[in-house]
Amino acid sequence: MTNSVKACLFDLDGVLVDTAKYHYLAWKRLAEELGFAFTEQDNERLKGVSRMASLDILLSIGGISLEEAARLELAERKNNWYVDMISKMDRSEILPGALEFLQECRNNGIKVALGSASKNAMTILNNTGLTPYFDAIVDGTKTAAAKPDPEVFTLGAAELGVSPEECIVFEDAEAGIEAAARAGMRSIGIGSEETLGEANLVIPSLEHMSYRRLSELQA
Ligand code: B16
Ligand code: MG
Repeated sequence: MTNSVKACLFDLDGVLVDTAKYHYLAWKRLAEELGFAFTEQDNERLKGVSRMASLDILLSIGGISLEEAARLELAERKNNWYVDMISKMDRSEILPGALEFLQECRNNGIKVALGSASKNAMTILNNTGLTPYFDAIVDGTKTAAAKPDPEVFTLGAAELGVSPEECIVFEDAEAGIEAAARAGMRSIGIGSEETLGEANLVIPSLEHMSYRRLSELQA
């Protein structure tokens, strides 16, 4: 990596917090109400995917096809259950290493932005106390196109006033790694090499990242 890193852009679910477990419980409840089973393996397909696209995947698993109005009603029903769960989140749900690395970025003058597909990102950031760590927050309420479209990260860089080559994206979803590449940014995958092999580097969690390691990447 040759360009100096001026900003880190973080995905939320799967990188800073594990909200996938709450999404899973809410989608499972919806599937059960509709009369079919929804497994944890099925839930893997929804990670990083927008709410309506997630619903479409779920309905296809159940072999159900519905008009737009009915789909919107189901998405809202699922979201209400999900919001009930995330409203009880606190600092203890921040993933290992995340807080320490965010603090290190701030201490060393690296700008920090959020780049999440979630329309509930502010609730999660406020409840976990993460909001003050960010110089810019781009979430699902600000974007028109979902990952792998690069919009969420392009907007983040613009809000921070940095160029794409100066950014590093931290992502747990394949679609997010693709979005970073399409934005002209380098990326670090959080998870397994198997699914995130296209990233510039893959680490199991932010416990394996530090300002020192970031500096080594730019050398
Ligand atoms: P909401 P991320 C994504 O968050 C989740 O991974 C994905 O499962 C969810 O469907 C999406 O946000 C939209 O969330 O229903 O709250 O708007 O990984 O982009 O931070
Ligand atoms: Mg994610």
